[in-house]
Amino acid sequence: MLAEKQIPFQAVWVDIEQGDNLQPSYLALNPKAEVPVLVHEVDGEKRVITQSTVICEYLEDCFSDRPLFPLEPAERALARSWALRVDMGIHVPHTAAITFTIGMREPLLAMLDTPEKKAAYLEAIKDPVNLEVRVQMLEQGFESPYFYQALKAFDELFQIMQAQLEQTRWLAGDSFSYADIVIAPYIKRCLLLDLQNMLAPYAKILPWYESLTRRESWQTEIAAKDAGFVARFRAASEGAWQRVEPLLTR
Ligand SMILES: N[C@@H](CCC(=O)N[C@@H](CS)C(=O)NCC(=O)O)C(=O)O
Repeated sequence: MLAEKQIPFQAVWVDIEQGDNLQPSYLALNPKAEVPVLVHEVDGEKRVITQSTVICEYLEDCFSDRPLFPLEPAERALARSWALRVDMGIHVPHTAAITFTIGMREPLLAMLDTPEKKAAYLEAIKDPVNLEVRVQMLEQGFESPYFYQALKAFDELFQIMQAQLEQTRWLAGDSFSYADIVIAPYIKRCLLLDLQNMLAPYAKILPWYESLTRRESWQTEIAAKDAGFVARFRAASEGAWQRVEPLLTR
């Protein structure tokens, strides 16, 4: 969103796996210990904004040239409804469930090798839904009901995306918008977690995603900077599809 709007910014990497989000300086910005946080300095005053979709709305309000919310009311409502899907389940619990189960469970189990370490790790998770997902993921992995529900929720998201993309070039009309920005990370995550076969019935999604990833904003701010993250997730999720496919067909 920042790059699309050509707003200069300084990115600070908060490494959740290293517990950067639990440091007092970070908790002072976001007591929920979640990323991201936007700190916007205006006339010496530091405004702290949390929640990804709220951050995007704030940026749109503050930097209204190069608008990313559609101007036409029905398309604007549609863009907001895509964001609402993210906030009402796609991010937590569903993306949390697939990410931790496929991409992070094995290293976490190795790291949390005593009951004390496990208890300390779980105690630091502030959000009750996130905590429940994490407990189930550690205990049951691919067999966790959260994991299965996440697969179903993603399939439903893909159906709705396909239906929209059969009507319009982008998710909230024929112009690229906030709607595409809020949904793209979830397609990226599915591809990273070896779930690309789930997209096979939905012919419009990958071409949409590929157009999006060719944008300069994506190339400079995401593709050029996340090679380590991508490599790590790809390695952790190798072969995940063999565990997922039987769940989808049962
Ligand atoms: N609704 C929040 C959700 C943020 C969230 O869940 N962030 C995750 C990373 S993507 C996080 O910080 N998790 C903390 C943890 O796993 O300890 C938002 O949109 O900003």
